[in-house]
Amino acid sequence: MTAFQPQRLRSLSATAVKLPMRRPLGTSAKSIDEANLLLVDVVTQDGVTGHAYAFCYQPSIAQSLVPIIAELNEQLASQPLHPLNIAQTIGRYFRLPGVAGPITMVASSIDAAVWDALAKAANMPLAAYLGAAPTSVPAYNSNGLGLMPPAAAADEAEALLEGGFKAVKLRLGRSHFAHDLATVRAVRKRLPDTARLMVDFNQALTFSDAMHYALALDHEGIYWIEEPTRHDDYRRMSQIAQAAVTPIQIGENFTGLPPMVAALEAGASDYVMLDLDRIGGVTGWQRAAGLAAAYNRAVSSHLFPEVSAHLMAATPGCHWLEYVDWANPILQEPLLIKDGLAVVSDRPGNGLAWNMEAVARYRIS
Ligand code: SMN
Ligand code: MG
Repeated sequence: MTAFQPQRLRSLSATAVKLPMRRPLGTSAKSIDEANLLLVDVVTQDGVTGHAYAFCYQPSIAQSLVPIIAELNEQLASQPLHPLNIAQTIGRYFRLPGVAGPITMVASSIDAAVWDALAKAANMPLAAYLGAAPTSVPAYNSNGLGLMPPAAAADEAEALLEGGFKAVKLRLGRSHFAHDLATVRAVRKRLPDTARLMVDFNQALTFSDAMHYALALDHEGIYWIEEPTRHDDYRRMSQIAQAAVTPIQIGENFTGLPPMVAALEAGASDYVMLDLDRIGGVTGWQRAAGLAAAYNRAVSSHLFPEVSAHLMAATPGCHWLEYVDWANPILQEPLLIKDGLAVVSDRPGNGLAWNMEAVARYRIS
């Protein structure tokens, strides 16, 4: 038998792009009308490529990460393509500044790109490479439905059912709850009874308002209430989760496993959602999915629907995939939605491939 020869990294590079969004999104924190992505590429010494992207919220963040990726290229040159070891190298390299915020996005997207290359080298879709059948997963439409007047929100909610979606998410967190409530009622009235309506406060509320409004929403036909108050106040979040009948959803802000364990231990939420770029890429996701299973929590995804679809297919307790079309302008084959299900691509890897003409058009560094 010949000895195992690992693939080795030849290069790691990144490009920042600013993409137009079809439906701008007003959240209680910030209005988002463009998608600032960092496209991350790895190439192995055998010429296999791996892709991932980070959602960077601001153009300045996407641009600032390009030289950081270049720095890591020097650190990781010719390392074997073992994501767990690469994560250790990156963790050590950034131990002094700390692996948090945008640095976590860098580490996670490198991990996701490396797993893409590994799955491609094995000629398997990522889900299958992780040991799961690449089956379709239920998706909710999370495009648009930001802070807007009730009638406009009802129109947009109806439009978002196109493509067979059976669930949509509405953003809340205005300064007057009466306006939030009026919007919820207008949207709920317009949607079919069978359609699910999630709401997301993006941490806008004080604890006492959050408790009050969560209870008030209990009779409004809402499927989950997301991040009603500060994301890391697990003790108070658990009080809301206990008091409200409507399930509480948190998790997009779990950076690595320790905060997730703390949230699960505190009973901070009924459901959890994982963000590929905060939880630690594919490696972090798999560990987090195991934790969620141990604590008997259903798992949804946050953003990155293309890669998350593979991960959700490989997640026990797979719940809802968050669908956004924000990366579509630069993708060769955008994620397919059929009858409200995200169809996990059967191409080798995670399914991401850049349309290089579009990348050149939207490039900002
Ligand atoms: C969200 C995420 C990213 C940008 C805007 C809004 C929101 C969600 O918290 O869960 O989709
Ligand atoms: Mg959210």
